[in-house]
Amino acid sequence: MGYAKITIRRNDFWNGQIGFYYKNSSHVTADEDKGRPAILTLERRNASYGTLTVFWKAKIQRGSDEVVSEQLDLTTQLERVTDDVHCAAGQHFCTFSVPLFDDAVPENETSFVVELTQVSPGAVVDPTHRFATVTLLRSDHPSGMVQFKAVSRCVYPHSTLRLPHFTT
Ligand SMILES: [Ca+2]
Ligand SMILES: [Ca+2]
Repeated sequence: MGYAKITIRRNDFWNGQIGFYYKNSSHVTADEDKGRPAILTLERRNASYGTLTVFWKAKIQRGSDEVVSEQLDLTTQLERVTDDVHCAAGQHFCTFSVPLFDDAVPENETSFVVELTQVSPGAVVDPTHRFATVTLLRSDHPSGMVQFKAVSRCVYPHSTLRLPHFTT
């Protein structure tokens, strides 16, 4: 009498389905002036038996008038425009950030998308949660800055002194 050992190979995306966590990554904001990066969360569903690597890429939204008019170059705005994220075995939520360069350029609010481009073997990207939109809040006073002229900040301790005439 003998026996046979039969191995059933891993199958059916044994490492799960990955996509942006709908509640907080469908639309997030980043604030250059406050040093706040875009924080994005991935949700892994169905299975999570092994470590998972997810590759992402930031890209311009198609059809965005503002982006076209301002010729936004993401490589000058983001510290990384592509990278990967590692999700440990058993981890159902994975978070990563997209840091911004802190420049001194006045900029209006604009946006870009982050796409999940690829995952390691055994998993699949959920096509309905493949993209997240990130809004870059306005920075560095794009409408200009109003301030007092230096002469108007003078303090006069005696009420008998006359204020100088201001010129524009
Ligand atoms: Ca910027
Ligand atoms: Ca700026």
